[in-house]
Amino acid sequence: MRHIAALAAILWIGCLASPAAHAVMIVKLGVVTKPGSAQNIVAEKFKSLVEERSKGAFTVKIHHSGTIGNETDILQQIQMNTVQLGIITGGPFDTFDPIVRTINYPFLFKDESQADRILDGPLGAEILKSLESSGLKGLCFSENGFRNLTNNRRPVHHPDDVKGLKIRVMSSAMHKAIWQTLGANPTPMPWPIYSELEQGVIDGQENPLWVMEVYKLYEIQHYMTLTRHVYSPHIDVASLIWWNELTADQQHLIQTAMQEAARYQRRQNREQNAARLALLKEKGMVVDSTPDIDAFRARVTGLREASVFAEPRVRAMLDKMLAATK
Ligand code: EAX
Repeated sequence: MRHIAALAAILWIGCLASPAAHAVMIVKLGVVTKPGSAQNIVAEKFKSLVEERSKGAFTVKIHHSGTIGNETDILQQIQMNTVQLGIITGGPFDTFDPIVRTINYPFLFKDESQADRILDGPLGAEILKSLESSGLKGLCFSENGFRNLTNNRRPVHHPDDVKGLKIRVMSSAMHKAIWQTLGANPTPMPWPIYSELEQGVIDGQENPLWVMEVYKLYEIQHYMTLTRHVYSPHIDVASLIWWNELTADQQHLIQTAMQEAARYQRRQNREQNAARLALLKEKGMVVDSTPDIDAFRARVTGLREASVFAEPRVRAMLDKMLAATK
């Protein structure tokens, strides 16, 4: 007994003497978007939860608005642990781990609650786990939301109307394949893309409603079609190198704070969609709210056989996703 007490005392003194016990851990979190954006809402909520719950042991520095590069650049820095965390749109994960293509598959999720069920369930967990082989610790999913097409050439109601449109897509072979299959002329480009749209280098783009509002795309894009062709999650990730250096308690703190921030942001995003649509119309966008979705869906069904899903484990995951969302 005396032995144990002595040992406990030594450990306790050792703990007090250790500089690490009192040092503030400064953590870099990267998002490409600017304040007010979906990614930033997750980041800010996470920061406040972690700083409060760790009683100042962690300080989270949010690097936003492209100051540390685009989403691909941020992911590379997270792999190297020069940045510890990121809230990154699903699309640019494409080249890091092609399994992420399966959650960006067109017309996969019927609605947000189905997306939540799958992404917060075992299939989502499998996707997050898979990222570890790319040096990324997947924590959870927050959301960009359902993506809609905008363009400056003509109203789009049917996939035939898309023919030849120059559409910017995310840095993703899968997103490129979708728009090629639909007959458009897609160009992958990192975010942001305001000047390319303004100068007419591209005719259109696709994104959730909040993007059209926060980035004022209504100023430079006339037509919008509520295609909701892809549900676009963010993956909230940490550097695996950093993660493995944390204690189990610290990991728990980070994981639960991120999950709470993600839930908070998803709810907030969804609550605002109706008001956003009204605002975009008020700003002059011509909106087709009832495009021929069946025709769009029929055009892309062959995509499951496409080479972007050729890797067997990716194809197996796509089959599981399609079965779970039928
Ligand atoms: O989150 O690149 C994209 O189209 C993303 O959706 C954008 O960063 C906004």
